[in-house]
Amino acid sequence: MQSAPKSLRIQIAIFGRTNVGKSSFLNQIAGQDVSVVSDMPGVTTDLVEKQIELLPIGPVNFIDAPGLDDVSELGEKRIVRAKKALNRADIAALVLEAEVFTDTEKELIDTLKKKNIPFLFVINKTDIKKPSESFIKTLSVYTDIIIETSSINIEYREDSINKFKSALSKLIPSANGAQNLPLLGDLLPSGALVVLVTPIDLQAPKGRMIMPQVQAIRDALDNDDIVMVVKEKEYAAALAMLNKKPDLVVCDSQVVFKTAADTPNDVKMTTFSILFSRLKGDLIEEVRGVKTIDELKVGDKILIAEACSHHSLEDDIGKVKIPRWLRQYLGFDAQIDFCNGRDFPDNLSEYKLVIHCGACMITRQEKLSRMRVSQEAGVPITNYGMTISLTQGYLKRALSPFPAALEIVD
Ligand SMILES: Nc1nc2c(ncn2[C@@H]2O[C@H](COP(=O)(O)OP(=O)(O)OP(=O)(O)O)[C@@H](O)[C@H]2O)c(=O)[nH]1
Ligand SMILES: [Mg+2]
Repeated sequence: MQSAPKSLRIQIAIFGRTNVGKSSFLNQIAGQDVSVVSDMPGVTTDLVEKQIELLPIGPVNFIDAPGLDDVSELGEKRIVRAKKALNRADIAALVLEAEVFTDTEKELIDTLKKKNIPFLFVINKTDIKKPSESFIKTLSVYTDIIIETSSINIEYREDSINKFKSALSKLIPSANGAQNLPLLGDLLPSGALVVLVTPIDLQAPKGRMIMPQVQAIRDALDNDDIVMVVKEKEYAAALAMLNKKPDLVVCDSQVVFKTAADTPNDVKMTTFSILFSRLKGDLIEEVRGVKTIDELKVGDKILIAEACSHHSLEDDIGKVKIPRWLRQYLGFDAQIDFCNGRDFPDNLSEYKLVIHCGACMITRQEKLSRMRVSQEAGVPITNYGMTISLTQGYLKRALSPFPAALEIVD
């Protein structure tokens, strides 16, 4: 669990005005000096992250944000940074001092509500001032999950951690990214046979498997399924060896053509990317998005968004292969922009379509927030796997386990 990837951790962001003790609170919960603390407002100037194991809750990633009311010269930039954390937070801790409730807190609460991010209040510095009953009442209008603490006082630590954990367990069920959604287990009865077709090409990391493959294996095992993993080259031979047909075949999008050709028609088949579309976002919305490819015209602009910032190889899927397959499918050159890592644009108005990667390295909350940006701009969004399946002529085949999605294609 120590090494749970960041994208599988519950993301807890700490917000509040400058100098209220956000970093001190993080340090108190983490039990170490993770974030710099000082009596000067505006000390935290960028997002500071700390991964810890909060048993029995599990692995979490804390994000300590700069103050939201920073009026210094660089304040505006810091506030922009802090707001980035709002796109990633599954849960927010709003730190404040007793008896101080300003427009900054109110605006933050409005945003959290709009984004459906559950939150708690942390009344800090209670060694200096304790909250009055009427102050607690004011806060209770928004949520009754309120912790009182003094972050610089080690005696409070145990108590704060316990109260914080209990607060989290109340908030997690309503957090977007924190539910334990199945990747494929729910598509099958337990004991089913799943075949994973995983090419080992230039892009495959040395000596290991990539996240979607590992997660699929784990999810199938959690569901008491039987998993077979083969490369596309050995796939047909593997099928021939079996004395029953698989219940589900999942392949890398890049070999959808070959896998579909080798898979009997009555066997359900999909791609890792399509499974991730469902896990990390909204499958139906992305099927609607992929359909708009057929409406693209010369001069239309497309954004291809990659969530991780890996160095792109010669035959990079996002940079090279998808543009090539799109060109072949459309019969003309589309105008394509690329974005990488966390630089997803706030303004998408110039685009006709966003094609997003499977989002295996970011959380569901962050992907959903990107989908929200697209929706607000009226720009359809889809993902790599669906685009590839469409351009290769296998979209319906790759959506065969999802009847609701098939209806939309028809
Ligand atoms: N008395 C008292 N002081 C505290 C407490 N928590 C934090 N402080 C002090 O308040 C000051 C600000 O603390 P930080 O943790 O840096 O506050 P912050 O909210 O992270 O501030 P910025 O990063 O600048 O927005 C420091 O001098 C801390 O020592 C507390 O519970 N009681
Ligand atoms: Mg700070």
